[in-house]
Amino acid sequence: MRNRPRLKRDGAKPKTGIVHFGPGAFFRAFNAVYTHEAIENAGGDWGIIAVSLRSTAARDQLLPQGGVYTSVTRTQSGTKHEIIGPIADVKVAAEDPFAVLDAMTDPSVKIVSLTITEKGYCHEPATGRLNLDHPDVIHDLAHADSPQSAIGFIVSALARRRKADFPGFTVLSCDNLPSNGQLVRELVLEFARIIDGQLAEWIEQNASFPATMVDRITPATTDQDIETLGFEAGYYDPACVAHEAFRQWVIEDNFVGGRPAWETAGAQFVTSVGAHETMKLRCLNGTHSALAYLGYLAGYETISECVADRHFASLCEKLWHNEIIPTLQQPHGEDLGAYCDGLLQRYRDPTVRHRTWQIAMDGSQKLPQRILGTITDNLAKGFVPPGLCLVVAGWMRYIGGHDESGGAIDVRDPLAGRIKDICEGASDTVNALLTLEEVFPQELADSSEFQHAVAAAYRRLVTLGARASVAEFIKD
Ligand code: CS2
Repeated sequence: MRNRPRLKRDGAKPKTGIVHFGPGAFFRAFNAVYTHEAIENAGGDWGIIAVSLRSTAARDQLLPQGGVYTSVTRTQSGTKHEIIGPIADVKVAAEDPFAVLDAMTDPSVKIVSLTITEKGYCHEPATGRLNLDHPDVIHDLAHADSPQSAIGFIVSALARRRKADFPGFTVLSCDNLPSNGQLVRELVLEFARIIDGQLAEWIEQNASFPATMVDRITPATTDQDIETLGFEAGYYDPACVAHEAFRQWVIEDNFVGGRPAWETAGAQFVTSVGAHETMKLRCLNGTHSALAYLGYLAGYETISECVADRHFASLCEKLWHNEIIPTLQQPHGEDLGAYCDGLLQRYRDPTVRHRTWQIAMDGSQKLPQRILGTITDNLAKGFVPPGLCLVVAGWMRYIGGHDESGGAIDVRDPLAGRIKDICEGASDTVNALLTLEEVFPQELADSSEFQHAVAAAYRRLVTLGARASVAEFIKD
């Protein structure tokens, strides 16, 4: 496939107004596409300097082709290619942190956006506080001028802007975290207060942190995607990204230095994102994680294969109707029942090969906002939700590292080491894992109804297996 000519930018690079951390598949399928269309529709100097903290992959893929790449929309009725232009430069922070800080200090940059995944925030998922034991946080607090973490870069760049008497910028979190704007604001201010209280006050007055709800199912790009695009389009584009057609972006309209006209590309600007965000995290990401753990254990490679098994489709439906929707407020303009029906249609699309293993990654960072908050809300109403407790048990079984035929699972999780130690020494895996205070809030871990429901589900998983456990749950 490398014999094909490489995709190349045709024309000039855009002038930049955004620095974006996390130039992976989701950013390319989502933020950059919205920005591309906003620039086409309404203009503006909103080109993007994309930054990866350590990995050189995005830089090596994108720079040889002038920053452009192909967004490939796959549906059962066909494929659409679009060349996406806003990425003007790609930097690797670990190679040259000062180049990244220089870019972020330039007053032409009005927005610093983030798709760094849950673990990129260096926080404790159960409390939302900065993890002061995180090696990058320890490093950045000691060397605030040459940071390694995204939070460290934001604080350091804002300190430089304050010193230079430049305006602040908008920090736009686009990760699947609850109240992501408020969360990143608290983390930035907590970090800033430790190094300089006056800087923290300046940030409060000069930066903004709008919350966002982001949604587009985007599997990691595979060699097969690159090859297929090569056949279809006749060029080589290792930076391409394939994704579903659906997309939804709900954003709090609170930008200190302006923004692209993303509404011309379909983004919804609202005064509060909360209800949308909780709906999406609990309905979509919650059932995604359910299918990831239980589906992987049952031997399914992708989400569409998994929901083609009617037991797993019913699992989603029962979770939505009995355990998730009753905890939600209906967001303005949405119908929760129709929203969930739409999710099942999206999951069923076989052209989007989303691996259960990919979604299962980093579960310790995902479980609180996807599953545990919903369980807590149910418990508060006196109901112990059996399906969600089965999902927690599924996660515990999965991170034990062995599938149902005894094969090793490649568990990827920032807490993997700690989890392994806990499991190895324990006679009671469930109780041992419930002591992980980074994941389980104290009150939940102490609930005897929750403990019993998870322990019973875990025993069923071990004795019956995941598919039979799901079958038993849906028939109750
Ligand atoms: C998925 C999400 O990998 C995961 O954890 O649940 O990436 C999901 O596909 C997106 O949030 C959809 O918008």
